[in-house]
Amino acid sequence: MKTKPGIIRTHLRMLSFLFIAMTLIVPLRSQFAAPVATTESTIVLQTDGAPVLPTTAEVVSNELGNQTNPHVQCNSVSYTFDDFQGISTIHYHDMVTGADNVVPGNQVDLLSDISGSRVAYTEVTFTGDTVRIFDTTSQTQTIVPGLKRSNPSIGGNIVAFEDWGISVNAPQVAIYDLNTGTVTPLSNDSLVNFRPTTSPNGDVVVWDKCQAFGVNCAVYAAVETTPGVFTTRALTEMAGRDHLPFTDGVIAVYTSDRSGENDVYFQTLATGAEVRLAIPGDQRRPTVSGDLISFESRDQNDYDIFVYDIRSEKLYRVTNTPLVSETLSEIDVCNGAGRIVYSIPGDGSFDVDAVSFQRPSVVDDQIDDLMSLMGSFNLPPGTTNSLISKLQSARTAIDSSDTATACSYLTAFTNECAAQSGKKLTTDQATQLINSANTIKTSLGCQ
Ligand SMILES: [Ca+2]
Ligand SMILES: [Ca+2]
Repeated sequence: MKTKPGIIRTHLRMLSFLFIAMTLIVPLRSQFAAPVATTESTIVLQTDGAPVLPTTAEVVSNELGNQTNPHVQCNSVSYTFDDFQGISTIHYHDMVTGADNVVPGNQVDLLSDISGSRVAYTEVTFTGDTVRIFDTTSQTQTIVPGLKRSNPSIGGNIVAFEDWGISVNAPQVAIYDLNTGTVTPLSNDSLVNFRPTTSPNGDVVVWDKCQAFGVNCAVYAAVETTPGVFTTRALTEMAGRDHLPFTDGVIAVYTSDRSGENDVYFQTLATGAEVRLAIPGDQRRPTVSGDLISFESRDQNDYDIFVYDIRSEKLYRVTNTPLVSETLSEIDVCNGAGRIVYSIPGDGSFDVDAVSFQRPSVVDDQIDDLMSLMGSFNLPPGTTNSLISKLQSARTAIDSSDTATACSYLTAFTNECAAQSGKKLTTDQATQLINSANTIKTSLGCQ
């Protein structure tokens, strides 16, 4: 029978406490804060009056004890379960069947992440923290070699983690490749490198690099350029607190206080173009999936969850829980279905809850915009009517979920624009209409 020494329990409590406290802390302004000039656009948004996103509320676990640090991919959620009796386990939960299972560990397990059938987590041992990966299908464990390694984030075959073995004052970020069994450092300096997040397919890792804990932080990214080879670069300058990054492999999101208060920023990795979401008050914990950015925003005293749609530039309210703050939230969009998991103070202890929702459609807005664009051209009535009727037919097909028919009407629209280019339409008008219609086809997922 396993014993659970008090010293490990204390360590665990401290880690759990630290982890929750770190996310709740009011950010300190850095005395070294300097302007960072990479923001290419600012979008001003208000949480007051934001439309409510229709969602279905789901309970992941509301048992006695603290359920925290949830992570989600499609219908699978992992989280830490501290039973208040000195036992901390990692659970994995199937949101469809409701099946809730425990990762077999030493009962001093915490800080997990989930990808496909695998759950990565931290196991606290006498000799130091270790990172382990449990395969829920084969029920087998993989142990990342080395001690003093913790806080893993898994995507595909790549597990990024914090390596505290070199210096407790200068943790580094490294990855473990489950295919090859090799550990590769992503950082090697005298700075604080921590909180890594891996993209779903393992091709991008982002993390915080700070001059000291919580002081002068930048967001760094390592991008896989050829198989197994990661190239590291700074996404932001090291000033103020640019931190808590997350990536879906295409976009990195993070918060920064460089404008004077915390806002959410996002950056397209391929171009480096950065957008600031200027929202009054404090925002934290941004995550991104399927062009939707989820974050927590403080209204009066408590935090609620909001979603920003990058495609439509619309902001939606997700939760409205006065006096109670959602925390540690994470979004995942899977086959057009979105889910956000979060931890929340329940009846005496933290619980893990979730909401699920349909990804908002942007196609109606795009068709309206295309019709307005066409109206602005003052075309001959016959041309306008012919083109408008194709868009209306496309919209009718979309309303009856007949995407294939909608796509064929949009193709007929672009064909007619091309045929009329230089005739009833100027070549510039034709190009604009074709590009807009092609954007709609992309939104619909036309082949
Ligand atoms: Ca703000
Ligand atoms: Ca609870």
